[in-house]
Amino acid sequence: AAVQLSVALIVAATHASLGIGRAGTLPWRLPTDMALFRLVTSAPGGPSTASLQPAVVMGRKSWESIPKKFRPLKNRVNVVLSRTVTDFGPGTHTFSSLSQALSALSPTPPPASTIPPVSSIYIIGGAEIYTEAFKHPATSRVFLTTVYADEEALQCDTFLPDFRSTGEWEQKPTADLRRLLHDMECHEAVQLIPEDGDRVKENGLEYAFTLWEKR
Ligand code: FOL
Repeated sequence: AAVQLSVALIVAATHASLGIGRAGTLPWRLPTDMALFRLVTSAPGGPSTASLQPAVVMGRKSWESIPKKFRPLKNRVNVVLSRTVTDFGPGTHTFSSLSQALSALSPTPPPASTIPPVSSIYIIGGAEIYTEAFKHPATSRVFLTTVYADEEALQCDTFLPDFRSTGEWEQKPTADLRRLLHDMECHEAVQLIPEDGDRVKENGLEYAFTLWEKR
């Protein structure tokens, strides 16, 4: 791995407290957000990388939270982090730390590598992995779905660290998010994003798609 690929986080979290989970699962069902997640994390990402798949990097608990019929996540290189388990089955690759995984992931892995070449890297959770990823220098972008919910009613028990108030991250305009997805040739995803940052309403919740970049 001569060059480090850029790393993006993708996550849905409540607006006020950055709640992301409850009892080992997502606190909501947001079909349009899930479609955006699937499209963004499966996008080959432009002409030069068109034949390579992206990697999705997740912790063991997040792997277990994905319904069996959807895992491994199709059209993506599934990377599962665990300190103890060494094999999560067909179509998965396991590492015992985030930094080990990120060092192994490359568009041009060494010939002896067991891991396929990847076009890009998405960190898909959960809280422990997101927290470590925010500290990693290769992490440059966050796709954050902001969920405007009654925080009391939702009863989240798992949260993102408060990256928004550190001053290290800047929110980009919705036009930039749409342009980025267009440049990634992720045209279906662009169609899911309302212009002007308008909120989506689904299952009694309102939410908005946002993009953050490291300053
Ligand atoms: N990011 C965002 N924006 N929303 C999320 O819900 C989300 N969830 C996770 C990570 N980042 C996220 C982790 N949890 C599936 C299930 C849970 C999950 C991630 C993915 C899953 O089954 N995905 C399928 C599509 C399922 C469907 O169409 O309903 C996939 O192919 O991606």
